[in-house]
Amino acid sequence: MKWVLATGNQGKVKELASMLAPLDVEIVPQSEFDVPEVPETGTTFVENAIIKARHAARITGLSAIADDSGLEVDCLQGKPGIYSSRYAGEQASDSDNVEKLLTALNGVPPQQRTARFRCVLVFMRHADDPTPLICQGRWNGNIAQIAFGDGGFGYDPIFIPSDMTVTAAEITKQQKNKISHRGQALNALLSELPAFLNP
Ligand code: ITT
Repeated sequence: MKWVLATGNQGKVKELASMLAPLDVEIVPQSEFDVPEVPETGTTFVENAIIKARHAARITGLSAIADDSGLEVDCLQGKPGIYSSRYAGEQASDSDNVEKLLTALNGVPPQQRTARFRCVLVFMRHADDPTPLICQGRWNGNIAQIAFGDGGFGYDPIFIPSDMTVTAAEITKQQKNKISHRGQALNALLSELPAFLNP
C-alpha cells in the first residue's frame, strides 16, 4: 500500500515520515509525483489540511495525509496562526518569519509572550472521501527574546516549550516528536487509523 504525504515542507516531511515509519505503508512525499502547490484558501487549519489532502489524493489517485499547522501568539490575538508560513510575505523564508515575529514582540515582557503551536492532520482514503480522519495537537510555550538552536524548522528557534528552558530547535528530533503538536496529532492518527480503515 502507498500513501502520499501532501506537504512541500521538508521539515514536516522529516518529522512525519519518521513517525509514520511503523505503519506497513509506503509513505511517498508529494514532490515525487510533481504535485503542484494548491492555494490554501481556507479560514481554519482544518479547512486548509482538507484542501491539501484532497488535492494530492486527486492528482495521485492515492490516499493522502496532509498537515496544516502554525503558531498562535496570544498578545498578537493568535497571529500568525494559519498564515504562519506566509507571515513575512508569500515567498518568506523561515528566518524572515522569525525576524518579523521577534520585531512584533519587541519590548513585550516574558510573561506576556505565551504562544502555542497547533497541528491538524487529515487522512483521506480518496479525493472524494466524505468523512476524512481529522486529528489535532497543540504545544504550549513562550516566544524567546532571540533565536537559539539549529534543529527543527520554522519557528522552533524562538519557541521555548512550557516546562523547558531551551528552544524547540535545541532538543533532539526524538524529544520533539514525543511532545510536539505534530507528535500529538500523529499519535491520535495512529491510534484511530485501524478502526477508521476497518470499520
Ligand atoms: P505545506 O502547506 O506544503 O504543508 P507549509 O509550510 O506552507 O507547507 P503550513 O501552511 O501548514 O505549511 O504552515 C505551517 C508553518 O507553521 C510552517 O511553515 C512553520 O513556519 C510553522 N510551523 C508548523 N509546525 C512547526 C514546527 O513543528 N516547528 C516550527 N514551526 C512550525
